[in-house]
Amino acid sequence: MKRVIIFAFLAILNGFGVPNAQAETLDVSPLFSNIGFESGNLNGWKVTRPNNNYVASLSPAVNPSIDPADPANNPTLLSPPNGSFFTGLKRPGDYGPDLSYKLVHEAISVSVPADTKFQVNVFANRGRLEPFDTPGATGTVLVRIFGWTTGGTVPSVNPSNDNWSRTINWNPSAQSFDFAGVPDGTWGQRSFVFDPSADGVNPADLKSLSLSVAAQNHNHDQYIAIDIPIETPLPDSVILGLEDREGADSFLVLEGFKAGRTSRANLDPISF
Ligand SMILES: [Ca+2]
Ligand SMILES: [Ca+2]
Repeated sequence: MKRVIIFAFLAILNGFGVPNAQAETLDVSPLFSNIGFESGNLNGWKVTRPNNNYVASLSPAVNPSIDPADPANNPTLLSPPNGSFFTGLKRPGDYGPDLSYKLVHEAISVSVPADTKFQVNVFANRGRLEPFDTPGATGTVLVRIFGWTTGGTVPSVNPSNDNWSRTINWNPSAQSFDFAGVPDGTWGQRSFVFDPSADGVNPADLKSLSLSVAAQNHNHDQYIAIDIPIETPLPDSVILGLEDREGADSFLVLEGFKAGRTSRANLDPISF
């Protein structure tokens, strides 16, 4: 009689060799509203000003008309790498500061297990504006996830100076987007992981969480653009592997996952 074994190898997809025994890496993109600007605006985000190089607003808020420089002067405008909307900032002309923008998401309440790490994927695109084909652009993108262990009112940020209403308790350094291998005028995607435990903070103690992305031009006639993809939570159950062997008995093994979970660490087995 044929023996059929069905396994859900979700742990492998998430990079875990041993389920339940290692830290869970939680993609935060489903947690933050409008993280990929798909509402067609900056709802849920604040444009903050750490210093005067940073703009107070993006105009337009999403989908700016950006024509990256190229030798053929192709007039094709940037399009979003994910969904229908992205953000960006041009710095035309050789006067004034090298304009940057910083998006800080409104803090959210969280409750996560100990050993949780937080991850976010970010698209970035930098280049020169027409007709400045050379030299290569020097824009930078900084990504940061951070949080608070104290309860009470969810903290809020002051857009005029980038200061928060309460002292940040988990305050890791921002991570830089690596543009290596990403030619000017094209979108690259990088994954950023932040580990509270490595910074001496127990993730189980976190009460609030926020996310920021700073996009910086560093010379004239440049642009910088970013987007964030939304990772789709898994359905209630998944079958990702199928093994079909000849054997004495027939049996089926199916592991189920609660909706919204993106790793095996919190699975609820389904028996039947
Ligand atoms: Ca988007
Ligand atoms: Ca062009």
